[in-house]
Amino acid sequence: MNFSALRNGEMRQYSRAMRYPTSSKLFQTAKQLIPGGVNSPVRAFRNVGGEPFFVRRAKGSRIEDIDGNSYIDYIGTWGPAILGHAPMSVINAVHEAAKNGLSFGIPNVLEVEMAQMITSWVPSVEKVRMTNSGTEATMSAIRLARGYTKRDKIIKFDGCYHGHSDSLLVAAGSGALTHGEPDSAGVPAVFAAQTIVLPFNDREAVSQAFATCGDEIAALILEPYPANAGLILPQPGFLAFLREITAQYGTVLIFDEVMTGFRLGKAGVQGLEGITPDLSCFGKVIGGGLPVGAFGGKAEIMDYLAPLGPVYQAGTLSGNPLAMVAGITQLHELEKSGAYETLDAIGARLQSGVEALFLKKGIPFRFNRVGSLFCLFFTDQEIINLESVKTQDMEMFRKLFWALLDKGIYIAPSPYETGFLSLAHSNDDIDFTVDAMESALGEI
Ligand code: KE4
Repeated sequence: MNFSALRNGEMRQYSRAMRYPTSSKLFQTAKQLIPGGVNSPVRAFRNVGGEPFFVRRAKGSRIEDIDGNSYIDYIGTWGPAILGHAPMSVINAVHEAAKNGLSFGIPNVLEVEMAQMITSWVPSVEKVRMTNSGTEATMSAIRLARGYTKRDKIIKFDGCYHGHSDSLLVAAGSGALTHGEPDSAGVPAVFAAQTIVLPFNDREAVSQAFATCGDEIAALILEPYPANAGLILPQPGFLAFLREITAQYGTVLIFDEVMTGFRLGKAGVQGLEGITPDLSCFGKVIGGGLPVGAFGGKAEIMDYLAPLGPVYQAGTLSGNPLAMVAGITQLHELEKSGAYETLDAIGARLQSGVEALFLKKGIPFRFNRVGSLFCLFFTDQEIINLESVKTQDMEMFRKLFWALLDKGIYIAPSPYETGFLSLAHSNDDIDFTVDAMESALGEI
C-alpha cells in the first residue's frame, strides 16, 4: 500500500489506478510509444490531474472502459456522437458502403449528396469543400480568404479554438492590436504576427483593430458561440456588429461552426442568430464519428479554390465514402421531426436539475447552455470572455470531475471544455447525473 499517497492526500489519484488498473498499466505502455500516451492532448487528463481510462466500447449514452467500468458520457467524442454512440443506422450504412470500397480518390456519388445536404441546410453555403478534420477546414478557409482578398492579417478571439494550424495557434500578444504571439512552439513569430487576437464580446477592441489596419485584414474568424473555453455566449448585437464591420472593410467573416454546426439546429448558430457569414467551417456531426471537416460559403469566394482558382487546397481522403455516408445518415436522423427539440428538452432537464441543486447548496455557479451544448462554471462572474472563464474555481472543478467519475459520470476532463448531450441521453440518465452530482458535492 502506498502510504505516502495515503498521507498526502493522493489517495484519489492512487485509487484511480485501483479503479481502472488495466488502463493504468496500458497508459504506462502508451506513454512509451505515443507522446504523452495520447493522440490528442486533452485526452491525457492533465487539466484534471491523473491518468485517463482506456475505452473498450461505447453505445448510446454510455462508454465502458477496459476494466469494465461504465460511464454516462457527456462528451460524445467531442461532438460527433449527437445520436449517441454507435447508432445502428450509421453502422449499417457504413457497413453497406464499405462493401463497395473504402476509398476511391475519384469523385463519388456520396460527395455530391453530402454537398447537396449541407448547401440546402445552411443557406449561406452556396458551395462547399470537404476535408478530413476541423483543423483542415479552418486552415483552408483562412488561406482562401487571404487569396480572395490578397490581404495577410486575420483577427481571432482569445479563447476561441479553431484547430492547430499555425495561423490559428496564436495568443493575444502584448500589444493585442499589433500582433499575436505564438501559442505553441514551432509557430514562427512572423506567422503569429499576422494574427490579431482580441477579447471576445469587445466591440471597442474590434473597432480599434479595423480603424488601425482594416484594409489589411483578410478575415475575421470566430466560433459564434465559443465552446472551447467552456461555453461563452455573444452579447446581444455582437455578431451583427461583426457582420457589419467586416462588410464595411471587405474582410471575410468566417463562422467556425465545427462544434455548433448541425448540432444547434439545421443551420447552426447562423440559423439561430440570422447572421450570414461569408464562409463557414464544419466538422464532427457531419462525419458521424468518422474523420471529416468541411468549409463553404459564397460561390464567388469558393471559386478561388483549385482547380478553378489560384488557392490550392486538397486531401487524399476528402469526401471519403465512409465518412460521407456516416454523416449523411446522421443528418437524415436529425432531419426527423422533433430531433432538435428533443435535444433541447434533454438539455433543459439537465440545466434545471443542476441549477436547483447549486442554488440549494448555495455554491456560486454559472450554467451556460444552448440546446445540447452546456457548461458549468464555478464562479458567480458573468461569463463573457476568456478572462471571466478564468475566474472559476479550477480546484473545485477537478474535485467534482473525479467524484463524478467515481459515480459513473464522465464529464469533460478540463474546465475549458463544453459538455455535449445526445438523443440517446434518457431522462433517467439526466436524473441519475443530478443525483450523483449532489452526492459528489457532499464529498468534495
Ligand atoms: P479537429 O481538427 O480536432 O477535427 O477540429 C478542430 C476544431 C476546430 N474548430 C472548433 C470550434 C473545434 O472545437 C475544433 C476541435 N474541438 C476539440 C474539442 N474542444 C477537439 C478535441 C481534441 O482536440 O481532441
